[in-house]
Formats: sequence, structure tokens, C-alpha cells
Amino acid sequence: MIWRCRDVTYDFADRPLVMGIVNVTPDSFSDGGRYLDPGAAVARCLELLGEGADLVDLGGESTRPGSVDVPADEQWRRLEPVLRGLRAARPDTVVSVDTRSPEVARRALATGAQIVNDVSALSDPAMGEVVAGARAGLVLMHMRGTPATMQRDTAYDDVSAEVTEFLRIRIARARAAGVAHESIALDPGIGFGKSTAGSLELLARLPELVALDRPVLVGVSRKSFLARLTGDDGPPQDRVAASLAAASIAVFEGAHILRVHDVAATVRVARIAAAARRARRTIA
Ligand code: HH2
Repeated sequence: MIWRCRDVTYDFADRPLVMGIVNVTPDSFSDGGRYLDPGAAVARCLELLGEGADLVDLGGESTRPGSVDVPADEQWRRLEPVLRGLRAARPDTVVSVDTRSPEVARRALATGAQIVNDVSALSDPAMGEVVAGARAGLVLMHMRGTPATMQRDTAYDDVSAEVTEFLRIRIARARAAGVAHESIALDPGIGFGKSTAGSLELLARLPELVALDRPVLVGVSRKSFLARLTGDDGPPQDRVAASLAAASIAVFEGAHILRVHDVAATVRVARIAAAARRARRTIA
């Protein structure tokens, strides 16, 4: 299995990738307001890389439940100085840009980003052409509706089958726009229009998504379903242990990429879970 992202190719031979999250937003659910200053955002990226992140995911728009769309110009106003600052400080950094906007993606790719993380999975058809034109990596994520509406209806007949079928169709959309099969990664969208039970079921049935034969990215870091399970009512920063437990399960069930806030701990957890997964394969 390989994932081609412009001039970078990942092969996932020995361990999953750890993608460090930096949200350049005033309102993200966990780190909102902390990295709005470009210098602070670049410093956070360097910190996460120092902790062992393989790549960083930069976002200029929160997609937490109930959030409202941020215009492309405003997203880019937030992201541009961070992308440029990071390139100056660490030119070899692999950058993913978390955006649903083809215009933001186009500008980010022109400024050196390698991956577009589109939580709407090409809802705007222009996105496919932008990604294809740059031969960039593409993350297709399942979401029901939009961030503003997605938690209104979280009931599914069969959540895993529906997510897998949705992503199969979006792979075809990406391919039709010219995106190479080897550049596509998939994400079940934990917490995006999912109940707690639905999020757990998606983790437990991750092998169904892995069977589509593309790298699978999982984002459980500090999400609220974890707090509902542990009964903690503290801030998202208190959900680190719960996040690590969920990340470990994701890797054991076949995840290739973990999108996380807490990089140093996740890198270690991912190594153990990946080793256990390999051991199981050896037995089977
Ligand atoms: N989760 C969030 C944002 N982007 N992208 C992918 N591919 N998968 C995810 O699970 C995912 C994502 C939400 O987390 P965060 O970025 O921390 O918060 P916010 O959306 O409030 O900025």
C-alpha cells in the first residue's frame, strides 16, 4: 500500500503515520484561539514535528458540530503566513491543509502543501481538479450533511456499510476528476454526524474500510464521544488517555494515519498497536 502526495510517497511498511493538528482558528473545539498568531502556529508545528509527527494538518476553519462556514479569503488570511513561516523554518515539512474550499486548497498547494484534507469529500466538484492538477494527496472523509447540521440525525441502518459505500462513490468522483488512485486516503469521519455507538462501531468495523485498499486515516483525538464514554466533564485537553486508547484500537484494526493533538504519546501508542497487529497477522 502506498500513498502518493506530490513528491512524497508513504509506504506504511513499519508503522502508521502520525499527523499533528494545528488549527489556526479562534473557535476549534480543542485548540481554538491558541494558534491564531502565525508565530505561535509555526512554533506549534515545529513542536509537533519535534515530538515525532510525520506531517502537520493545518486548518483555517473549525468543523466542530454547529460551526459556521469561514469564507475562503479568511481561511487563507489565517493559513498563508503559517504555511510560509513553516516553509522558511522547515522546508521539508509535509503539510496537509484541512479545507473544503477549492480556492484555499489551490493557494495552499501553490505555497507548497502536499495534501488536501477535505472533510466534505469533494462536495465541491472543483476540488478534485485542484488536487489532480497538483498531483497532491487527498483525504476523503465521510460526513452526513454539514458541520452546522450533522449532529441532528445520527441514526443509520448500518453505519459502517453506509460510510464505506459513500467513500467508494467519492473515490470514483475523485478518479473521474483525474486524482490518481494512489493519492487517495479514506476517513470514516468519527464524530461527524455519528452517535457515540456509531463512532465505536466504525472503529470496531474499520477492516471494512481498510478492505477498499486505500490508506485509512482516523481522527478520534480529544473528541466528545470519548468524554461521553468515560463520564469526564472536563475540557478536551483532559481526554488524552481516552484518545490514546481509541487510537490504539484504530491502529490494531488497520488504520494507517492518525490525526492527533497529542503527538509524542500517540507515536508510542501507535508503535505498540502496530506491533501487536503484525503479531496477530503472523499467527493468522
Ligand atoms: N476532525 C476534525 C477536523 N478535521 N479531518 C479529518 N480527515 N478527520 C477528522 O476526524 C477531522 C478532520 C475535528 O477536529 P479539530 O480539527 O481538532 O477541531 P475543529 O474542527 O473544531 O477545528
